[in-house]
Amino acid sequence: SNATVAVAALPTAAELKDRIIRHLHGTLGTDVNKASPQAWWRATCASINEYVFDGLRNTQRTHYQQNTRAVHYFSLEYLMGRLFSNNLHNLGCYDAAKQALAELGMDIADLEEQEEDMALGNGGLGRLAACFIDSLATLNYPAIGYGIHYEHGLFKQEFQHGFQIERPDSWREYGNPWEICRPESAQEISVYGYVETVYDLQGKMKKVWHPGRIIKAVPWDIPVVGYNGSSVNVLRLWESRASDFFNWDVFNSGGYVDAARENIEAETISKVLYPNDDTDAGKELRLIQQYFFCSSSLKDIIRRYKRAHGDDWSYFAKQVVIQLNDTHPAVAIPELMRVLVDRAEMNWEDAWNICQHVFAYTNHTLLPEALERWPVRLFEKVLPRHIEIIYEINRRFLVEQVDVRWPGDVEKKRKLSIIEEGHEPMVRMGHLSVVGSFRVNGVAEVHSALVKSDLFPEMVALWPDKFTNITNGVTPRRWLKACNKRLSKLLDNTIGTDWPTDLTKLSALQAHADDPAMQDAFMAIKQQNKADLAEVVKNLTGIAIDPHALFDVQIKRLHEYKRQHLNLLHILALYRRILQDPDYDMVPRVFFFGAKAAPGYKLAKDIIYAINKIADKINHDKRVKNRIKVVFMPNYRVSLAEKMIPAADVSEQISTAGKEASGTGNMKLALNGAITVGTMDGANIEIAEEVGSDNIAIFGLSVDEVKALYAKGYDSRDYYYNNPELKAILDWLETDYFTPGKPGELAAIKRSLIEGGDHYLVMADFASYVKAQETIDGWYRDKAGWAKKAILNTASVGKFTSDRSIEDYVARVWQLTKCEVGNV
Ligand code: 26W
Repeated sequence: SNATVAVAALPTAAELKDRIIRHLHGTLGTDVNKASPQAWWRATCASINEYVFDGLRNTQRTHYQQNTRAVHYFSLEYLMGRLFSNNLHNLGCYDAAKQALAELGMDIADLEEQEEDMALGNGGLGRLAACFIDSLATLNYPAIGYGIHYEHGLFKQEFQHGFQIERPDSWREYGNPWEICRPESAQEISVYGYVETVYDLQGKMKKVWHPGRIIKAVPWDIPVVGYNGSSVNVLRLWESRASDFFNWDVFNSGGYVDAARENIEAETISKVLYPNDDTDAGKELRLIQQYFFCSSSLKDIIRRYKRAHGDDWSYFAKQVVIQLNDTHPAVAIPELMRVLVDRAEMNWEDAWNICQHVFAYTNHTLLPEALERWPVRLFEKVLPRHIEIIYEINRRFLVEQVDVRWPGDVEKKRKLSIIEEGHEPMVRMGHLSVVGSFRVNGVAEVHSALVKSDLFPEMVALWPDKFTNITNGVTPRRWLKACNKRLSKLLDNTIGTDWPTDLTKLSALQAHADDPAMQDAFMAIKQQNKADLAEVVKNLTGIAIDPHALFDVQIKRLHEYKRQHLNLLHILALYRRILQDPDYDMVPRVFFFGAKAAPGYKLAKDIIYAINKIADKINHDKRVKNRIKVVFMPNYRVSLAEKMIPAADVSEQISTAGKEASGTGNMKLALNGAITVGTMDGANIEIAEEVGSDNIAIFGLSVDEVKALYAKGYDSRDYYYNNPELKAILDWLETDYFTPGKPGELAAIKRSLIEGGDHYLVMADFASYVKAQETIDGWYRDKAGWAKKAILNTASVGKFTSDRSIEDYVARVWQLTKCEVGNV
């Protein structure tokens, strides 16, 4: 046995074969002759789990025995995707499993398709959480991911006549092989009710919360396997249930129907993931979800802490650090105060001192509509004790910090108050998070600078050292090793096998960028990946595409600031040029889109509809002669990303400067050798710095230029009247050219850009974008030149591994020590 890894011995193909058959018989109740692919997949998962659970036990025992300090990652979202291939790769036995299954007559790739994506998140923020827990386990840091066990993850997307239709996602309808229910660790969670002020025998005032409802929280654990079987950490997800003890009297007093209704209401809490990643829903159920999650997780942490330290709280902040993934779990701050002050009877100052050493907050967005604010009256109803605590946190902050720094300055108090005054008073969760945390970070250099200068300048004046940057990253295990096996083999053979855990090793590839043999090998792999994707496209959409065309990819949530419609306007410009000049010379290109729109986001859905209608027209227009194809991939998700990213030639990262906090798709695509067309926004700026200006096509206004343009007064009509091509394209959208017999169906885009004021400066950046695309077209014609750029992209983005992000968090925020896990 290997003393420094949690998973002792890795299975051979022969051992796996035995176990798969054993599970086919003993767990699935079937046999090799009649087993369905689903049963084969489950039997293989059960076999893998024997190794995974060994590692989990070893890791938990080691952490317990060594009483390690741990990070507790609090996130309402985890976009895990599939775990089968990931776990096999991280255990180091993908090839063994592939061989075992082949000998049993099964293709491992078919089994991979049996798994539903675990889509317990919306987009970047949720996927980042998934990459981070992978890196934490790989780097041997003690860590727990806390989240919600949603019954329904992000909706499934279908297109009907070009419209987005949402269908429920039931990822665990038939059970999920990776999760373990832990009823012994269930918690009781309170909501609603009222607060009573009482006085004890010494005359000391106490607040007693009499809850109106109690809900049970049941944890499900998902093992998170580190690369090479290092540590196996857990992702602990809470499911809500009716609390039997609370319903008992209702039930006994003849209220069977009432009790049954209360059960349903309790179970509603973890029913569904909110599909909004752009607007604050402001709904009661969402606040209850957030509190349910925070209260369960804190109770879990405290239970574990007390096992080691009893009622002595003096080590709490030494043992526990909690990372708030955006403000969604910010109610954990008043909840910990409540536990310490009301339950542990600690004085306010000591309790607050603990809080301010435990919490750290990551900001993921500057968009005003995404900054969470809760109506005070909603808080009073759902969490009557917490709103009192928030008032007291705010009172002390305004008196002890703000008024000391800016004596008598009412305007400063108004701006900095955790409570926003007005017709409907609101709790500002961002303010609460900054005040209650010892560190606040943005997710890319430019974004962190804007958090300081635009979002919280006064907080920076009060606490300059609180603010820092930690640029995002992605796990190279999933986003290169597992999803692009061909390129991974080439890398292994060229620069050695250390790169998955030391991604800067990729820079050794730079020396080979001019080597024709390397260029041929690299581009041959890209070509095979493109052929694979063409097959997927054919099966999914029926559209035939030429795998030799340039593959241009924009994959991300649909949002105006991400500007999928800017991409669309460029496509229309090319189409129009072809119609006007039948010999128009361009490199044949396939434009891929993948994007879900929030169900209530009207214009986002209009943009999807427009892309689909225009795709339909162009794809069937003989005059185009296949120079353009447009493919909108339905139901974009992690497992589809894994097929698209290895096949991409061009990566579209075209947000309005200052709006995309970081982006992480940009990193995954560059890592797989795609060349970025992008604005100077988020992490694009840092990617440009790493790959150099010859290997990226930057366009558009910078953050400062955007600010200057807004300041002087932006009028999108200037661009409409001064650019005849742009005008013609927008006017085209009002005709029935793409929607025969139904003029105006695509007019919403033009309206938003003209009458609507074009808040995201699509019109201002259009000409520059078209030029950048012409640059790309020129670059692609030079095969060797393109190959060199592609190789240099892969070679130069080692910085963007999530391992580096995690090491930055450890150094600047968490202060953890690695814990090598032994096995027995
Ligand atoms: C309250 C509704 C809501 C829900 C989710 C508002 C905002 C969000 C998230 C902050 C949206 C999100 O996923 N943000 C993305 O986070 C990524 C990881 O840091 C960044 O790479 C993306 O740029 C950012 O848009």
